[in-house]
Amino acid sequence: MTPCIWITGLSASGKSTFAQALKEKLDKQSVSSYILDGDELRKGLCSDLSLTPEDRSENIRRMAHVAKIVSNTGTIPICAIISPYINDRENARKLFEESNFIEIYLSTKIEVCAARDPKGLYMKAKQGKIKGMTGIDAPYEAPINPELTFDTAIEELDEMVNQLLEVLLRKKQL
Ligand code: GGZ
Repeated sequence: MTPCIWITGLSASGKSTFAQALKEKLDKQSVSSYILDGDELRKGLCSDLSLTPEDRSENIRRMAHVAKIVSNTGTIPICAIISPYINDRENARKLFEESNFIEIYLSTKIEVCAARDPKGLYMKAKQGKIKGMTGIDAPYEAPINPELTFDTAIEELDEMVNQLLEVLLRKKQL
């Protein structure tokens, strides 16, 4: 079983970019990894789910179980998912051995995420065109004790990835 990399943070906090950069580095070291992106899962496996708290929990539960399957094959799952609730993330952690679940909190401020707004979701939320936007009118519970925290507005992508690789090396998981 490989470690599970779990990247949590607001929409546009940089989860997918971080996941991609991490995968590229692991590829270069011939370490097998696979990106599980919340937004992508919602197009297939989770297409029946909405963004209510209950459906988000179910979305996260499914992501965690797929990650466990991927991990059992010897490939590192890299999960990029808002996962706004502490309880859901703790349930995901329970599927893995304690040292095998690496939670990375992207603490990028909502003002920065809203300025990036690649899908125009923050603008729509501000205009009242969509409801339940995480960080606006739906909660985001920040991790209390994540393995790593990065503000993607301040820190260099390469440096963040290197810090994670160091954690994996320290845990003898690379
Ligand atoms: C949050 C939303 C919303 C609302 C649509 N709130 O950043 P994205 O665009 O590319 O990915 C988000 C996706 C939902 O992400 P997750 O499956 O990771 O969420 S959760 O863990 O909460 O289940 C975002 C987009 O859909 N999106 N409406 N209201 N994100």
